[in-house]
Amino acid sequence: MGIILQRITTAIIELEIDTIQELVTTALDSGIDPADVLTAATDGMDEVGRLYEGKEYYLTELILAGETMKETLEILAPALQDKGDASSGKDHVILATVKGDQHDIGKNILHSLLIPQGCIIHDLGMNVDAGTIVTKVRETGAKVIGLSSLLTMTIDQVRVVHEALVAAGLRDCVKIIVGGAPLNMELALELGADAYAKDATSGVQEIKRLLAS
Ligand code: B1M
Repeated sequence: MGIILQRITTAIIELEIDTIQELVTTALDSGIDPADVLTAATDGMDEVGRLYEGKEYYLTELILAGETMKETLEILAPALQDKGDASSGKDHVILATVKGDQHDIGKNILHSLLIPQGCIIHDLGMNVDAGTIVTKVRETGAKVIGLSSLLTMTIDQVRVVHEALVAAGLRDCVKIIVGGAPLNMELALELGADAYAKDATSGVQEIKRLLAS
């Protein structure tokens, strides 16, 4: 089992866009937990990040790594979704990557994992400004906003969303949860969010908790 997971990590690092789906399919067919496959792929992305920082990889490789991960998720997302329990009814949840940020893979994983929970998901995509989020809250009566931020320079957008909701008189109607590598619980609260999740699985648990509260 360990060998195929290691192979998946390597395939992400080596940007093997043409073989990744076959590898993921083989792993799932052999009974490996989809969550372990996700961890193996994410480990690969972390290494790509390190290679980029070390100037061994450039922007082209980052882009290709993103595409390879998207291929991975095409196969993996349906398998991950089997774990839902549809306990949260039909509440509206808004997802977005904050303004200035073009990283959407973590958000997309969260989206996939939320589908079987029975929420109505409004995924606004990436590079989303606060005004668009406020409009969507007003339109849908969403109870939770999930924000993703992967860049140190974009985390302050969480505060911008929080303040825009306050200005619109909507802040008490909706909870904000944030995730992404530069964030942590302390920062999240400081920026005006209500919750933080380290990964998409705990993001789902936190969103369910917020919807129930
Ligand atoms: Co860029 N990038 N990138 N990148 N990129 C990082 C984030 C970086 C850490 C790489 C590095 O230098 N080591 C670095 C940021 C440094 C920093 O600010 N701290 C960086 C940089 C610098 C850049 C550019 C500035 C590069 C440039 O142009 N010179 C540029 C910025 C563009 C922009 O956003 N304005 C850029 C661009 C890109 C691509 C577009 C090419 C591509 C993204 C493609 C895409 O997303 N569609 C890309 C990629 C692929 C990466 C890395 C290599 C991988 C990101 C990823 O998808 N990881 C990344 C390095 C790294 O993360 N180690 C890097 C896998 C994914 C599953 O993890 O998204 O973290 P992640 O999600 C996790 C958790 O964070 C969490 O759950 C997921 C796991 O379950 N999570 C949530 C995320 N959101 C959540 C929300 C929640 C709950 C949990 O609730 C709401």
